[in-house]
Amino acid sequence: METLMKEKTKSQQAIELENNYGAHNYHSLPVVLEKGKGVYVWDVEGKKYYDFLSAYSAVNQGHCHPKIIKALTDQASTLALTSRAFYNDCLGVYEKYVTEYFGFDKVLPMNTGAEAVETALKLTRKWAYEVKGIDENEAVIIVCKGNFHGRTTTIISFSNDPTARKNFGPYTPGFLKIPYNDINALEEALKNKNVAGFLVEPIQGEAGVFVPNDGYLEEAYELCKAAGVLFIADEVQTGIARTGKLLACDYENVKPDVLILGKALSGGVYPVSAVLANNNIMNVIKPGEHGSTFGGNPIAAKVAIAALEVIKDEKLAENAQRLGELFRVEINKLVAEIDIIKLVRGKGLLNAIVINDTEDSSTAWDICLKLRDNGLLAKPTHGNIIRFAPPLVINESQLLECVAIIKKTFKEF
Ligand code: IF1
Repeated sequence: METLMKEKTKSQQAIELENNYGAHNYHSLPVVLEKGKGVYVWDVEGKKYYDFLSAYSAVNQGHCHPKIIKALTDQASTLALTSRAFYNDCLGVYEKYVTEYFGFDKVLPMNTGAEAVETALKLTRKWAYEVKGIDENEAVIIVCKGNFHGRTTTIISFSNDPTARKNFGPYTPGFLKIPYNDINALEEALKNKNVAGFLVEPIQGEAGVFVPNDGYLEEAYELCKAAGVLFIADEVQTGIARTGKLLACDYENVKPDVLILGKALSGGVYPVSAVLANNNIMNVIKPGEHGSTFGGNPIAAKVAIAALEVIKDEKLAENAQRLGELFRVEINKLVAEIDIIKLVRGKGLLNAIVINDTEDSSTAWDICLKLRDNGLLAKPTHGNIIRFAPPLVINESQLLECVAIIKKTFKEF
């Protein structure tokens, strides 16, 4: 007989600490991790898992990639932070590297995704007044329903997720919400002469990996160009090889006027985000008008170069494309076999399984608990959907092993 007065496990202790001393702004899956390497993470009891969240696509290069960690630790023990009050010997090298890598004239370095989105919004407004000639305070930025761009007061102002918004008002004006993947709605909205920009995720992540119709981004881009409106791509989640191309916009040969990057720009080891644009846009920002204590710091600069080199050196976009294809083929076989899955969708290694149950049921959550027990970590998102996004360094045999875990779990359910 097991004693009833058992010691608390390490996991229970860690969860209790967070629960007692941390704000309750998350509902985490009950698993406490202490180590990561490549596609794997380990919990405090020593159990090993495949990570199928990759910290929401921040860890595209795999956990603790040696080359990125070396860049981090070398620079951390040399010079960590100067602020932008002074120059440092890393930032310019990074700025040249990242602008050439993505094909833009200039970059504005920030830290988190939300900060980069805020930067893009400020840039767009300033461009609208100083270049396009919109009357002061009249600029409108078009956004899409179901968007997720971060957590600041302005960004949640144009969210339509009640959980993200409610009781955080008053809301920032100047945004017009249109349905996603609806080219006619965009065409209509662009008739407003005060429109400065169109902010869009090439695939809506939080909305459940919602992939728009082929041609949507290209048409949207063409409409914006014709209207003299900036096309602003939030590739914080879809960028850096996740969807099988360097950028998800590359699928439709769309070159955004303003490109927003974050997450995997550092391989997930450090908060590094960026806004890229050409001179005609970026040059509207002058000294003192925008910035950040940490943005463009030496560690961030070195880490980001290493993280971007890994993407090319290890051909992670190609790998994501090939294995993503395989993942959907395999999961589609399961869809045909069992009732509990409605469909699988995605691009590259950003995929989601839509559960065949009501939006408010706990089925997706319960399946994620079972997946955890079977050695694979994934997280439900809105509307009974499970996102599957492993590090892009996963290989074919690992992916097939994961498919087997997923099949087994769903069949047990
Ligand atoms: C959380 C979601 C993912 C993003 C896009 C900007 C940001 C994000 C397209 C802001 C951030 C994160 C934030 C994270 C959960 C996660 C998320 F489920 F909430 F929607 F990935 F799908 N643009 N997404 O996806 O970047 O400021 O966080 O660095 O816990 O809020 P950030």
